[in-house]
This record gives sequence, structure tokens and C-alpha cells, in this order.
Amino acid sequence: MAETARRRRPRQAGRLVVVSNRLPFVVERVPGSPPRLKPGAGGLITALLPTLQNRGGTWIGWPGISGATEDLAGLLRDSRRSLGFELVPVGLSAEEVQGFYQGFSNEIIWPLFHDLQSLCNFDPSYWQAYQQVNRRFAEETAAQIRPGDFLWVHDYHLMNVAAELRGLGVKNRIGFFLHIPFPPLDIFVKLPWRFDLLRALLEFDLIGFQTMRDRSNFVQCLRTLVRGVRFRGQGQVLSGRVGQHRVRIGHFPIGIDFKAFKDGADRPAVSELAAGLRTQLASRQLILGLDRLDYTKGIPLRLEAFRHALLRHPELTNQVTLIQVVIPSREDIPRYQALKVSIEQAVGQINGQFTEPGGWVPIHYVFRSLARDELLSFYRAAEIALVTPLKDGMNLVAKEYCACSIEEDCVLILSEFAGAAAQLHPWALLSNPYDVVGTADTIAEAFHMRLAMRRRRMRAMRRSIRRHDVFWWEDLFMRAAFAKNLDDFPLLDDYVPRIDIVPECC
Ligand code: GDG
Repeated sequence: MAETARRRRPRQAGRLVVVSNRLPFVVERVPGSPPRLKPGAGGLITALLPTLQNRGGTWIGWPGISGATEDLAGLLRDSRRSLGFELVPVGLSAEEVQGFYQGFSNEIIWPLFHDLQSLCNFDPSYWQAYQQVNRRFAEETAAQIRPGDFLWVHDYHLMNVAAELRGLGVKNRIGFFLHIPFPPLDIFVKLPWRFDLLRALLEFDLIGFQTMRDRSNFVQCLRTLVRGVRFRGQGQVLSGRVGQHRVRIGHFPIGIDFKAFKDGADRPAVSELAAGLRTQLASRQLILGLDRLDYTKGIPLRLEAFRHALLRHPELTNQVTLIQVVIPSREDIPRYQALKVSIEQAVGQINGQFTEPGGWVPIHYVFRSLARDELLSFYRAAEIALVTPLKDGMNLVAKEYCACSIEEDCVLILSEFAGAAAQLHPWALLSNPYDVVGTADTIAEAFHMRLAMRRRRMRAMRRSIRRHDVFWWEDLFMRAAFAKNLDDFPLLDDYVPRIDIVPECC
């Protein structure tokens, strides 16, 4: 399927130019030595790196350190040969990073778009910084591109970039993909700059969302808040006109490089690490939680659910071990520091309550970034994955876990509110992360699930994830951007049963 789609893709004449807040590498400055590149982490990078390595092009973004970027030119130019695509840095001052990234992006848009409006800090100076930095990205992009290049702007940090580019006279085709959810109307309207933001988004030629849920929310916001726009179509991509400008809106569920994860997990070094982990845990079932440090990932409620599982299902005592890996992220933001403290307190309390001295420790807590092999070995070793975000655009960890489950004998527990649930709900065990008792019972259900049932479910999930991988996603987006006639555009019929709302009816 992915191969066929790749062959049928309408050819765009120019290069692919990706614009995102971060480059896929962070520049590290060590006093006394020349700067060097360190791989970045996160869902956007995991998804886009194979895409650019596959087709080449240019990636424009902030290199992760404030200040001048002139001395990085050589380093980034040299990296082109090994990476297969070009890196172009956008320099930002410490104040710009504070107002644009930590402020507008992470204190307003991130919580609001994850339905957590009470965590927003609507400081008006953040909006100024956001506009200014989006203008800077647009200027740098305008300086790099040639006519015919396709610009693909990513995520919530850069929603104003097309409007700024149009202001600079850029006529290229510009696509936008939102990696995080788009909120329902009654939450979106809280944003003081709601009209400006919607108008700015409508300057893109194609606006892509992860799920039908997000696309419907966006369309409802447009219908209610923007006069004179109508979108038509019943398929996967809608089309409309804003003045003279044609805009398309679609949902394009992101995938992973399935083969890379599966092959990686099968490597002897990874198998050895996984086997070592299993031996240390004796015959207990290993449950894995693995998330960036973030309040949307639902870690404290998950730990509470695990406590309830041990209380309500005494047969789990000494028979399960939860490994909770937390990857450091946004630690300079106070709310994230507080979250870390609350996770560590909960782990300490649960271990204090249930540990058997000299023997079983129910939770093993890891707080650090993992090397790729180590990550794969955790995925490979765990019998159960507990992926319970409060809300998530997609959640790649869930898909990576399935790809690495080579023996197909594992169980995925997945939040109803992760975008991945729209694809995997027939086969994953779904949980409402706010319902700690329900999630506790789901943990017990996973523990008791028979091998034949595990195999049937995991096989189906892996088939779906393999078929709809990251290259399929990229093709789908490109085809929506370049297709002449949307009536020919395929529906996502084979992606999932065509429903997006997952809780069972009472
Ligand atoms: C956003 C949206 C959407 C993490 N730590 C390490 C590491 N990772 C990799 C994982 C995975 C990725 O980071 C995390 O992706 P998620 O999708 O789970 O979450 P976000 O970072 O919040 O991503 C999300 C995604 O964008 C893509 O559109 O799915 O909803 O929030 O790929 O493997 N990798 C390694 N070491 C680490 O320590 N090697």
C-alpha cells in the first residue's frame, strides 16, 4: 500500500522545505571545543527525520541555543553529507525564546489545545513575541526558497508563518500540519487572539490535523468565528475559498517508520538487553510507561491507577513490575519542575506501601533520556504498555511499542483521548485516564489476558501500523497538497472502522 501510494504521488517540481520550531539536532557548546550536534528527541523529530532522509530537502528551525548562529554555518553545512538534507538555523535571543517558546507556545497554546485552559497564562506580551518570532522564521524561509519549492510548516509554534510569508510576497504552496490536538470551540474561544490565529491559519494552502476529531473542531471554529468561509467535501479533504485563496483541510494520522523499529528491536544487542531486563524481573510481567515529562501525559493519575490495581487485585502482588520512564523535557518551566516532584512523591509512596524488603519493588522509576537501543529494549521486554495521556495528538510511543512487539504476545492499554485510539481502538484495551479505578481493572485485565487473545489483537495492531506508516502519512499529505481533483482522493476506509469517538455506549 505505502509503495503503491508512493508511486502514484503527484510530483512537485521543487524541493521540500520543512519549517519547525526545532531542528532535529541540538547544538551543544562545550567551552574550549568547537560546537557539535546532538540528536533531539520528541514526536515531531521521530516522524520527520525519516521523511527528509528519504526525499532530501531543507529543514529550517531553531538550533536549541540562544544567540548568534553565524559560527554554526560550517558545522551545519558539513552535516548535509551524512544526513542527506540541509539544516538551516534560525537564531533567537533568550528573550525571544522566553516569550515565544516558553510563553505563548507552552503556557498558552499547549495547555489550551490539550483542553487544560485553567493552566493557561494569557500574558499579552507573549502574543507580541509569537508574532515577532514567526516573522523571523518567515524571513529566514523566504531567503532560502526558490519558486516551485513546497513549504511544509509544522506545529503550534508556527501558526502565523504562512501569513507572514504572504506578506513578504511568497507565492509558493505552503502546507501546515498540527501535531497536537485542536480544541473544541468552547475551549478555543477563550484565546484572546482567536480571530488573528484562525485568519493566519487560513493563509496556508493545506491545513492538516491528526484525527477527524481535530479537523471537526477546527471546522466548527471557522463556521462560528469567521464570516464568509465555506468548506465543501465529504471525504478526507475539504476544500474552501477565503477571498481569492483556496484552502484545503484534512486529517492525516501520523505513523512511524515501522520497519526501522521492528528491525531495530530484532537486533542481537537489543534482544540481549531485553532478555537481561526480563531475567532481573524474574517471572513477573513487566508493565511499561514511557513519556516525556509533561502534564498532558497523565503520569500521576497512571501511578494512582497502578496503586488501585495493587489494592483491588491482590493477585498482582509480586507478579507485576511497572517501569516508568520519564524523559526530561521543558525542565526550565516551573510547572514541569512541580510535575517531576509530584511523580517522584507518588512513586516513593507506592513503593513505600507495597515493597517487600529484599524482594519485590513494584515501581522502577527512570528519569533520563534513553539511547535508541535502550528504548527499543524497554519496548521489547515489556508485556504490557500503559499509554494513558489526558489528551494527545497521536502518541507515537503506543505505535513504536507495537512495532517492537515482535513475538506479538503483548498488550497495549491506550487512553481514549490519544489520537492513536482512533486507529487502534478495536484491538487495544482502552482506558479513561481520569477513571483510576477503571484503569486499575484494565491493568488486571491485561495481566490475565490469554496468549491467543493477545496475539490476535497485537497482530491486527501491527498490521495497521505497518500499513499506515510514516511514509504513507507523508504521501497522503503531499497528495492532498497537489491533487488536482479532490473527488479522486482516497478515503481512509482501510485505516480504521470509520468512527472517531471511542467510549462504549451505556
Ligand atoms: C508530539 C505530539 C504526536 C522520547 N524520549 C526518547 C525518545 N523519544 C521519542 C519516542 C517517540 C517520541 O519521542 C515521543 O512522541 P509522542 O508522540 O509520544 O509525543 P510528543 O513528543 O508529545 O509528540 C504527539 C507527535 O508529536 C507526532 O506527531 O504523536 O501527540 O504531542 O518517538 O520514541 N527517543 C529516544 N530516547 C529518548 O529518551 N531514542
